[in-house]
Amino acid sequence: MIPVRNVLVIMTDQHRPTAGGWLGDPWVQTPHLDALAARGTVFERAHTPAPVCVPARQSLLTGRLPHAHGATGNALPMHSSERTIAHLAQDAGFATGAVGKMHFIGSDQHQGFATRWDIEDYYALEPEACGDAASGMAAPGCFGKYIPGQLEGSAVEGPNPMRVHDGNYDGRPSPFPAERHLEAHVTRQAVRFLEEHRDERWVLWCSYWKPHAPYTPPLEDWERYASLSLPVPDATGEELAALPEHLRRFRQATGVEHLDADGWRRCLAGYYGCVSFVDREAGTVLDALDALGLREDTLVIFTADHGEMMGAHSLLAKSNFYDESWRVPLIVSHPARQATPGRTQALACLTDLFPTIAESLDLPIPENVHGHSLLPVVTRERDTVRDHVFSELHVRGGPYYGVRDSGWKLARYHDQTQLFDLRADPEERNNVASEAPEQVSRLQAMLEQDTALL
Ligand SMILES: [Ca+2]
Repeated sequence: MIPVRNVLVIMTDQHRPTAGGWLGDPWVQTPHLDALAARGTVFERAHTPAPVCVPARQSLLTGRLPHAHGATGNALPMHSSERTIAHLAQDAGFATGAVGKMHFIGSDQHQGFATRWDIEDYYALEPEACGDAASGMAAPGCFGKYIPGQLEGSAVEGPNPMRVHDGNYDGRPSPFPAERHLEAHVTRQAVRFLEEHRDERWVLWCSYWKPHAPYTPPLEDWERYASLSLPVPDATGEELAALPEHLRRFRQATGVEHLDADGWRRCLAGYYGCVSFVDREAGTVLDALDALGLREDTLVIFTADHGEMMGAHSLLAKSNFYDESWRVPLIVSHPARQATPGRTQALACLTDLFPTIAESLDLPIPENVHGHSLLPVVTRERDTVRDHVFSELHVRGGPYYGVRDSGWKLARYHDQTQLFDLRADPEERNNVASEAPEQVSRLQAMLEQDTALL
């Protein structure tokens, strides 16, 4: 096998699995990621092991499911015994860097990354920009420090950063130029890391905040979409009444019911603007890789921690197992091993990235890793490496679980079991749990198999 020399993971936050030119969205412009997709393997069925930030990110870094590594919610740290891909790489002599939104909880803010540049470093550089929720970066004490309870729809005094009309979901242009946004700083730090470590072997995680709310892109990105007749969500009252209680409360917490057609279009324009902005930033990092002559020796992975509903089922954000929340974009570009660029329907999970990276670097994969290396799919040696994917959500009233295989999806909430026939009903509008109990039992067995993993 031919190991790659370096690994670059570019990550976005809350990236709808269709929000890219290469993902089939007819509106959003993403030329740089389209180009990366054209030279890599596009996983069209990649999923997050938890449709919320911290558990997903820690699973990506450890290759392990949230209930096993311990970070099951956004306020919970991993168990101190957990080891990340950065620990593995650092022990093997690699330079390791993490720049951007890590969302590490607890006392270990490095998690094996020798170089770390995170949001508080941005706060120090741009106190004015980060203090304004419209700046493109949430204010300290807002998204920068997670506020327990708000996602639950509980009563919160004063402005609620989760709500449409209190700021974050109301699409509008940022008053600050692109170069003062967190994303531009992350790009500069990533390029600096590449330049400083060009003669070493390295693993770099470059992690952008956007397109996560607030949906306030730089003006030039806002203007691409602000005057378009973007399609407005069309969920019926019947569908809303059929949502699990968790999602009805979540919907209320985000204030979606206040969005009229113009509000939705602003929301979409802001979101798409954020996607185009982060696409441009990712392009700058990839250009630096090319300029340093490192592209052919580098495994490049692009993904996100979870999706964004952006109106599907009349919901915003994530925290559910519908496709728009659970699935993520995933591109794996592996110049040394890849037979030909292409697309795959192979099921994948963010837990698969640890073993994929480890195998690519010729490092040993620890036995307690739950994910499966995706390299056999990238090299076209196999069509798939797993028969199902699993996801968990630990919120009040939960935990809730999702499991899917190539044709069916089961989602379990405290008051409802959802079963979707993904071939006949790809939009997941018809819950057929009562009509196909044999499928419920079959998927439930898969779910129990994964909840038992330690
Ligand atoms: Ca996130």
